[in-house]
Amino acid sequence: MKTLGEFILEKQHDFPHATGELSALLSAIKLGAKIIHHDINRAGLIDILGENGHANIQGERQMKLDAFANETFKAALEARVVIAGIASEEEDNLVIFGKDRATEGKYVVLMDPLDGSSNIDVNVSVGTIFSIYHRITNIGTPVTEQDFLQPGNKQVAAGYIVYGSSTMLVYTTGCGVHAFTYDPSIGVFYLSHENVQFPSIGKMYSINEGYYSKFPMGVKKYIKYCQKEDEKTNRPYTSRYIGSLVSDFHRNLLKGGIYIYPSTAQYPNGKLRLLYEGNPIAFLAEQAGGKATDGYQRILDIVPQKLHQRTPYFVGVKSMVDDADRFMAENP
Ligand code: P6P
Repeated sequence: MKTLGEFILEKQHDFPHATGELSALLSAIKLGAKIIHHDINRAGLIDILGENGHANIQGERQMKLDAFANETFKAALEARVVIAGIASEEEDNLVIFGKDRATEGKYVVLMDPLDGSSNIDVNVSVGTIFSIYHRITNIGTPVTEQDFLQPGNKQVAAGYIVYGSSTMLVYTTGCGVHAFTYDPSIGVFYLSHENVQFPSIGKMYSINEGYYSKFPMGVKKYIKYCQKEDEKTNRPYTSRYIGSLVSDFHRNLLKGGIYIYPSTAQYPNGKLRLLYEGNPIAFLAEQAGGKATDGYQRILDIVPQKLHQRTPYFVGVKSMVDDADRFMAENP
């Protein structure tokens, strides 16, 4: 029964920068996860459900738990001197920590503090997503947007917490994907899956088919392909869509599947945000032997232009994403 802390220390040499820093980074995430776990389980009882009357930059009405999760992770991350600043789905602009971080803070963290928040009120699992980069501007100066607009292939660590039937923390530092299950009775995350890999073949597809009429032709053709009877290729696939990226991705990672959020009428550039949803999940997917594209190019190679930019998103078992990309290429 290895704890997350023990595992990080054991694998510290996997972290490309320095000893102790990964522990500090992930211990902040771990602390935030424990607090959110605690309050999600009591949300209905301590009246932090429902809307708080504010909206975030996406124009989405913030759920109380969204704002609570954002403040919780912000405080936990600010308490770690190695972190110079953060970007968050719930923050319109960068949050640059105190001036002492200009010299001490070697890392920046981007996060979606509580993804899938529309599920909160109906007791369906939600998640936190995080992405960690080494700052690239000069130490001794405050971090700038340049430190955050790095392509996903520069991430030094990424992961998610899924608050489901159990709370799990899943992360990578580029040396495989490792999953830890939380034991709330003693407040410890235990290693439950080391070196997680996608199954070689998939059998599930996750997409909101309600938007079918507005999907690109390639996506429409791929959906019909998923539904066609063909024993040799394990079809028809099963359709599973929770409406929570972290939960859909987590299930597809363990069971074998593909998640697609393409461009739609409401979201012509896709709904998912590249920096704190697309990139971290893509890093995990590739480390688990899978693939992540925008239908045409590798997600991790996209050079970001804006903090909250969106991207069409295809992620999962490599052969399934290859098939979907082929339909996109054949139906421009
Ligand atoms: P729709 C949650 O808001 C999210 O960003 C993802 O977690 C989820 O997969 C998607 O949006 C759900 O969007 O349009 O299907 O409700």
